[in-house]
Amino acid sequence: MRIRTLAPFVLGASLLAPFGCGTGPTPPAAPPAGAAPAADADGGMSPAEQPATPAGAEAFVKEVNEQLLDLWQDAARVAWVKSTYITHDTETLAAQASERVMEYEARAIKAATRFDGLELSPEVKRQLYLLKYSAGLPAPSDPQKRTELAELSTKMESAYGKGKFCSPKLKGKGKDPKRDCLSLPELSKILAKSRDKDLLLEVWRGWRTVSPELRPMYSRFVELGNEGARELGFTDMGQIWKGRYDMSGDAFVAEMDRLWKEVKPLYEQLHCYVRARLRRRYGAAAIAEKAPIPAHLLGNMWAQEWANIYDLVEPFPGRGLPDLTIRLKQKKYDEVGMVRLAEKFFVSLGMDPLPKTFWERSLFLKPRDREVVCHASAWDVTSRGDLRIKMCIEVNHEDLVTIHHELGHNYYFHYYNHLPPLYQAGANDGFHEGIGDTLALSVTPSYLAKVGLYDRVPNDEPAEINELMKRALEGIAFLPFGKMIDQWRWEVFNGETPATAYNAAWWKMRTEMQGIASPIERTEKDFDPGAKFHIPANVPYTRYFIARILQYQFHRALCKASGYTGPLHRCSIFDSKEAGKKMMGMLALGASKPWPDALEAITGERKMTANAIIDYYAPLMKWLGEQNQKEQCGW
Ligand code: X8Z
Ligand code: ZN
Repeated sequence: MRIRTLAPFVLGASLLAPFGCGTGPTPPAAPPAGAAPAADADGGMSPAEQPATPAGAEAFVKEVNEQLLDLWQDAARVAWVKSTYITHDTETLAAQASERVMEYEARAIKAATRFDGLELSPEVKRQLYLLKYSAGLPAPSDPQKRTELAELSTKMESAYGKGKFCSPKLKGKGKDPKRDCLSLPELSKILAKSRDKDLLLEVWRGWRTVSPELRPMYSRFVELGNEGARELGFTDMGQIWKGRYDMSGDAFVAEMDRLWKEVKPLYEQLHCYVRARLRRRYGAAAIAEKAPIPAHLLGNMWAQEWANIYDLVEPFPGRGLPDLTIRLKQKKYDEVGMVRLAEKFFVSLGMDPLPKTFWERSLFLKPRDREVVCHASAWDVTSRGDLRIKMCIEVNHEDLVTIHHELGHNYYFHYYNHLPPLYQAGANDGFHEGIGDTLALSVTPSYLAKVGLYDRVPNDEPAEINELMKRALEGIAFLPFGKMIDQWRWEVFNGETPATAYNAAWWKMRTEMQGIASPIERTEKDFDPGAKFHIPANVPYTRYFIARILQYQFHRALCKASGYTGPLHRCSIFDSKEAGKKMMGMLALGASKPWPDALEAITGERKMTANAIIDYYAPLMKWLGEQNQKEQCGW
């Protein structure tokens, strides 16, 4: 997940992100011809002062690209070590690295303003635009404040990564039967599997005891980040985040609203049906009519995807395919086997196999002996092909989808790593998030039969509706969540939501947009936004909303390229070199062109549209409409 930023790993929220440019004695990048590399007072790297002319701008961009490559490599190495071995020392190193990167970034952005208003070549102009909007976390120039911001940022992510909830009620429910302190993956597993609502509540509440500690850190973090943004000429951090989509921030917000409006009817139908089924299971006392759904009953810690409660909502019981998790286990898949399976899909499209070092250097399993950031991410440590993933894989359906997601990032890295660093990013960050998700749509029952995971694939209507329901519980359920996270943050950043109203604003939005409510009373002592990784890790989130719309648009175009003409939800592009060629063509553009050009390269369309997702789910929507006739939908 990476913003069109310049971070060599996908979770980075800024150019070089909260991770940094290394602590070791990295040699400065080679100076561009005719210019000496500048060093600031403390010896850090900085672009040389170039004359305010088109030629000066060109030399500046060239130098920034060279220095970025160095900075990134160091930053990524430290961030990798810290994320795969959280200790006081690695945290300190990561904070220092991150501080250096932020310093460079702010300095380069300020230095670039001298070229404002000049007639520049399109290439130079684009790279300066990308640079200007790259600071996901802009640092203030005051060194003390910058250090404070870097430390806060590192601490928040680590505190989240190390978070545990201890309760006598949970004794024996985690991996180790003797322990009663559970980590997020263990708590998530209970939420996914248990149908005991008291236990679900305990786990839901428990994970949210980890985040109050982050609240003061977060509000200070916002203050400092905004100060940095103002120094760069922006009103607040949100203005930077919204400004990187090749259109004005306001136009971007309007685009997101337009797309949400188009898909909202799908969400409302799904919500209505799922609520009715949950009421059957948990009783009318737990779930009232025309009321929001209590957040702990949807099988996911944040109620963002609901596929884990498929068994409770299966449209035609017993008429679909056996559970994929069970099949993966029966077929003796292990963590690496699942990654191999996903790689095979990319290779079938004509893409390269992953490098040997990917298999040697990735982290596939949660280590038993140390703390790691388990939240999945994809990396290119050198920005030149040192690909890795970091993921605490479990053998299940959900993780197989996530592996495709992560490899999508890796293949994007791979196909644009020949570009100058400023172009090494997705066409926009939603594109980066949407590549693996697009391929995951081709992991259809017939594809799974082809690779031996199923023996027989029923293709009658009940089986098809069941299959679409499984998909909708991920793809449709996610949409309002994907949109609301940054809506909350934009209002926090611009001051509309003060720190004294963080939680209230959060729940107001969750209820209005998702039709979800907290199962217990919440107050401003809690900090529920901090219980979602991307808030403490400062990773923008609208990218996932975009991706969940784009993936269907990409899927439709690639299916067409492969010669497929049937219903969209049955298409798999597996083995289609034509589809692969189109995809690779787009990946190789990186961020070198505005995203509508990249979209056009793959789909022939220049606008994001929800009509592909609407097409895809049309049979399910018809069925849901019939089921919901007697229901009072809405909340
Ligand atoms: O954060 C992720 C990826 C990492 S790039 C695992 N995702 C979002 C989330 O987990 O909340 C993928 C789906 C949405
Ligand atoms: Zn991602």
